[in-house]
Amino acid sequence: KGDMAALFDDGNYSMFIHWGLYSNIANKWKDTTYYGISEWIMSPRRAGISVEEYMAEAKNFNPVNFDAKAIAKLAKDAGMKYIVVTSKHHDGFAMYDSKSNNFNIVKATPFGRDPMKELAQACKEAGLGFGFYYSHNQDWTFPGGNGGPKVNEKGEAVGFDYYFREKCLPQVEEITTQYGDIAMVWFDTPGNMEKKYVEELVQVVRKNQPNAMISGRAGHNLGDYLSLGDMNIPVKNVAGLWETVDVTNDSWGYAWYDENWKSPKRILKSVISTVARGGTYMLNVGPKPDGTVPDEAQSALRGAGEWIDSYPQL
Ligand code: JFZ
Repeated sequence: KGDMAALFDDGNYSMFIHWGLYSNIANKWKDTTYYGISEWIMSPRRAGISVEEYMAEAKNFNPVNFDAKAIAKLAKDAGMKYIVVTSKHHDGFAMYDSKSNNFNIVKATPFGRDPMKELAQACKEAGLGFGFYYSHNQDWTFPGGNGGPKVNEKGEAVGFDYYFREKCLPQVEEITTQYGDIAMVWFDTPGNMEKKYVEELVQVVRKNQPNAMISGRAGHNLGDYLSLGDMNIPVKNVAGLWETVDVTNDSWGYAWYDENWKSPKRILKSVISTVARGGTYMLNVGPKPDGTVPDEAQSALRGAGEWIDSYPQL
């Protein structure tokens, strides 16, 4: 896979960013703190927030201190090669200017900016690759999405096909055409999605971004490489292209109480053992409600980056 593999050849350490409406909720809903990964706060097994209430929450989301250049600089200082950011997580909220669906950061919040445009640009300027995470199967707020409502706005019963045609496919078209060249589309949690749907998404990505990698979690083995389970570093060498994803603390999305920061030493141990076994290590940061990366995550990344800097061959 020529060009695509090249990304992993010299892209063996990267930044994952989980950022969305859930970051603003930060695992505290109506004065109750819920523990676990914060991007799942809406789920019935957690705060159990209704679609209406969750969608209404967008008007309170205003990450005014978001600074794309500062995040790109952080990734550079850390020694990372590219950034993959959540364009839409399971909650269905798009963090970019989506023309096909209004539940997005430009249309539904007072913030009104397209932070993905800013981040794509900042990465380009910094010489970093840029890619999108997109939850293609689970969508908890759009009718027909996995985990979503079972009827549409007109009260008609709808299934997955409805969500796929009305939202998923148009949005994947958008994220692969509105932001210049992208390095990666990181699909996640395919569940029991039918193969024909995954095939169609892969086709769209290939057409619009022939050099982009498609994550192993696209489903039906249609991705370009193997994604191991979260936070899993194998003890033996793994053949082929593979990646492991990890967190700087405990939650992907920001959680107000989560102070379990990894030390620079711990991060380096993971980077080195992954890269030495031929893999790519993608480490997550979760921006706070104001859009900035927590200071502790920044200093951990920079601490590890100083060491990486002294080993330019890594
Ligand atoms: C998924 C998401 O549900 C989660 O919110 C986060 O985005 C994470 C990166 O990906 O969770 C998973 C998916 C797959 C595994 C574990 C957690 N896995 O294969 O072990």
